Amino acid sequence: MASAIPEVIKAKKTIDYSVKHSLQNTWTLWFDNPGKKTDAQSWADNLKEVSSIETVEDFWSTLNNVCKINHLAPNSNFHLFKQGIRPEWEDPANAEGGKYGIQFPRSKTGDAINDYWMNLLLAVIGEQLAIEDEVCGAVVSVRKSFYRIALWTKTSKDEEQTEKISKQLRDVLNLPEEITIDFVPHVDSTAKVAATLASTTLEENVTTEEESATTKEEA
Ligand code: MGP
Repeated sequence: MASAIPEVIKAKKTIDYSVKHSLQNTWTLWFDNPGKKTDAQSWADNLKEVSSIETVEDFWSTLNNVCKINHLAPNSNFHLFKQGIRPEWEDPANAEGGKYGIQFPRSKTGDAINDYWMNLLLAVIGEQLAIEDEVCGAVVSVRKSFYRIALWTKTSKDEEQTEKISKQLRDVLNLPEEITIDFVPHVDSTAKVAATLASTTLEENVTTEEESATTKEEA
């Protein structure tokens, strides 16, 4: 039995479990599940703060108490961000930055997504990435056919840095070769949403005009 091994008994006597080990930064865990795809305006209404993580012990206690990623409903997201940074493109710390997104097919990945997410979190809170001031946070997203983990950083214009961070992420996460890392500046995401909104509004206006023309004809 493990507890009968003298070294284990000695370790048990010498570890003071009441001492907490501070992290370099304090982090906030957020969760959202809009239930369905939301638009950019109402998106933030679904964000909920889950816990604040100041120590290694807080981290493990949080991770052990939240739902496993492979058990979450589609459209759910967990976000772990430095305290004071909201997990939104609009936050001043993120506005000029971008995300390194890594997508995993759900069918092939299964519960391995929990380890990918945990390893990303450990790299982030343990400040293992040699760009620690750059890091804003990490996100895991559950979608119908894939999981995505992402690292959010403060800047997006330095190509050399983007390559360096991608390489570090690949190493830290021990990614299979076929899994790619895509960097998207947040301005591109915002522009994509704005373009979609503009074309939807245009379509709605055309439909309304057509409807009112039909009504007039009928009258
Ligand atoms: P998503 O979760 O980043 O991507 O954004 P998903 O679900 O994989 O789908 P994609 O096809 O849009 O890439 C989903 C939607 O949530 C976006 O289209 C926005 O409407 C909204 N959204 C997401 N984020 C991270 C933000 C944000 O930071 N700010 C705002 N305003 N809306 C956001």
